[in-house]
Amino acid sequence: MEDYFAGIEPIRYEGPDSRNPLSYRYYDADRIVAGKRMADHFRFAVAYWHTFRGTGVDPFGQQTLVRPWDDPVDSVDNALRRMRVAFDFIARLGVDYYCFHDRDIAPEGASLAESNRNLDQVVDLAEKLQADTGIRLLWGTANLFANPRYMNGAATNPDAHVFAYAAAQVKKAMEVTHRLGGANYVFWGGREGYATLLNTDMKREQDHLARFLHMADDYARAIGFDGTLLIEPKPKEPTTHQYDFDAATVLAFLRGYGLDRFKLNVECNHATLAGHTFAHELQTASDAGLLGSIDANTGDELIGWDTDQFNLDPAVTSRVMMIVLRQGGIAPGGFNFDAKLRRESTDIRDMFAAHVGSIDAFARGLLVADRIIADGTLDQWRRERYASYDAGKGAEIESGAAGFRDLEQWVLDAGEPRTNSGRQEQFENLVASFW
Ligand code: XUL
Ligand code: CO
Repeated sequence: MEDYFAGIEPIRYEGPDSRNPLSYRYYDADRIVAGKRMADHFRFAVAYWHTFRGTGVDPFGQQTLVRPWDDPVDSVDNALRRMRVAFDFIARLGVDYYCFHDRDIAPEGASLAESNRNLDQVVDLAEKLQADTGIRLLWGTANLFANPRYMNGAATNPDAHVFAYAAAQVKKAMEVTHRLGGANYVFWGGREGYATLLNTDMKREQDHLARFLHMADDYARAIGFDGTLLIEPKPKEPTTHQYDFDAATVLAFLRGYGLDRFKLNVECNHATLAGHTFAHELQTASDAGLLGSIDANTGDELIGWDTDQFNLDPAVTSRVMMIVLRQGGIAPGGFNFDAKLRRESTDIRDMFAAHVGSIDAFARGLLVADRIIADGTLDQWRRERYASYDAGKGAEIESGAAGFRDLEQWVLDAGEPRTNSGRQEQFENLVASFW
């Protein structure tokens, strides 16, 4: 195979003082932090769709990212060549995982049968490359949004024939994910939503979506796939109202329809599109015991689209890692870089630089989070705010022993509560002192 990455050495840890832009300054895969290898805290994955299928197309302009291993025809041969290049890239980056949609890795054929045959050929190669390199599949998924047949949705399409097509496609995508030893399977609700209620029976569409997910759960069990099934919330884009709006909406949906096996894959840019912080969405999922995996990226505060940028902000990454450490880790999920190069970043070197920068930002976040938790002051301050529930009437409220009459009597006896500062600036300063 031609060496498309000639001149780019495998990326190594060189420490915070390194001036080599293609080195890790914080990410040291084997370093033990909080009792675990750094690599095992993150289980970083490269997103096939952005890094190997992203072309830089936007609503105003054509392809800018032209790769020497791609030819203009979307052929199986090209898909096989691209897969070899992808494994070479991931290996040089020193990352352990990748993620894909079925249609990222193999071209869609003229029929479902042909699409499945194409997929099988590429999966044969992926299986071999995984064995050769030790690189593993974090998750697979099906693209149920790009083909025009899905323009009115997949599982929520008003046409049962389209629902069936989506089911057949997910069936195959689950089979190949299982065959490749995928640790998880993701459902992002591509076009599961609506633009106007005038033509939409929302209740019926949501019932159909739940039926679809129950079928997927049944099929996963039938083939012995015991990886986690993950729903990825997103509030809008492409539809105006996506049904999986945010973590809280998805949790209510899962509970309402008895979908007990599903967890959440939380993405930063989707959180911010929903008007939440990344930390809010992660904490919501984690508090429910359902934070399964993370799509690591960020948006642009000034634009308001899903710009899928590489996250470089240690203030954000340290918050993320505090939540992940507190819940005891993210495995069998991981951190998938659902992030793309800017369309002006046309060099192959940019592919490496983008991942290196964000991997380092998360590694730095882990080190900061570990220090904050080990120090204990933040936890102590927060616990102190709730100390009134640790004993007396507060404890009776929590245990269910107190009712409105008891509480009225307490207030009649004790009068006004005293003023308690929230001390937000002190909390913020404390966290900043660990950066
Ligand atoms: C879209 C998005 C998807 C999912 C996988 O916004 O995040 O790439 O992660 O379908
Ligand atoms: Co995503």
